[in-house]
Amino acid sequence: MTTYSAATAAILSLCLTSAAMADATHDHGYPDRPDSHAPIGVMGDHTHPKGEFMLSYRYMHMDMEGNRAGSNSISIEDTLAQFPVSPTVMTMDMHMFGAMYAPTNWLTAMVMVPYIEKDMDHVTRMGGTFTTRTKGVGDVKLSGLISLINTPDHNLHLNAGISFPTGSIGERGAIPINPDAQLPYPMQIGSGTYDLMPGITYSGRAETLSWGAQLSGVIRLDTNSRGYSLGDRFQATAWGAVKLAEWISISLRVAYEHWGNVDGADPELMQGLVQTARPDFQGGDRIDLGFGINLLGQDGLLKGHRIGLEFILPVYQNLNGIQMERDWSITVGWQKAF
Ligand SMILES: [Cu+2]
Repeated sequence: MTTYSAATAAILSLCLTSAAMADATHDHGYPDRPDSHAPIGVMGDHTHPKGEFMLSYRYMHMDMEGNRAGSNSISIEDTLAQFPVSPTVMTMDMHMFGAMYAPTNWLTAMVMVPYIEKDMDHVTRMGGTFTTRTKGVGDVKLSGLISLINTPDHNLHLNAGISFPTGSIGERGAIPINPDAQLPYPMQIGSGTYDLMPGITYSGRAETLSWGAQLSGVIRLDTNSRGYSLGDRFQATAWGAVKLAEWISISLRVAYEHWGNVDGADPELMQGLVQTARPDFQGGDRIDLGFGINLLGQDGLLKGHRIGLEFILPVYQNLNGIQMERDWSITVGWQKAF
């Protein structure tokens, strides 16, 4: 724990330094615009002025179909040559409830609570099919967004987050050889570990254009109660947006993500049965393109309400071993500051 205390002390001293800077020079009286928030798929992209509170809800849907080895698609037949069971289709739906509050201009606190549903269809060598399903509250995330630069044209902040192991890692289900089997890593709801979520986010704007970038990571701090930890993650993303009118902007975003294999292994999983049970078949790299729309209500009941939509298409995937490939995902969200 001593390294964490040292890190906390370092972050705290950074906060105090930036607090002095931010409070002395800025008070955020900037006009709101649809693209003052990033595309809705980006988390922790903006801060709030002192005393402001924001609620948000996001719905995310992700679709995966077929398998890939490295960057090449691989047929179900080829997958079944290596494992007696192959996944064919997986979907994930997530409802993410969020709240933000700024006790001061240099610090915005953020909490996010996900509710996750996963479905995975499989086919067996014998030609049978079966589906596993899991759902539940995922890992709750608490972040501090620390403003370093806050002007009408440029914003820069640090993201300091912790993910709590509130999501289940003991999800079970019926498979052909066992009516009550521990399900593989991709079907679990949480990581089972405390995770650090550091990041840095920049955004800038001009008359009708805006842009931004974020670097972020997920670092697993321990090993979970089932004897493994999910791989660390690193993400880099950058976006540009055009404000078409006071109430609408459209955006284009590119995102690169790298994530590691599972460390250790859940001893209850049979690694020879299916690719998803292999700890060394979990990591990879992916590049996504995101096409987004942000709406900002102008008058009456809609005033100040934000709706964001982002459709995400992978353009490159390189997966360790054999894994399901991602086809597309969509995020729709609502945000309102008070
Ligand atoms: Cu907010």
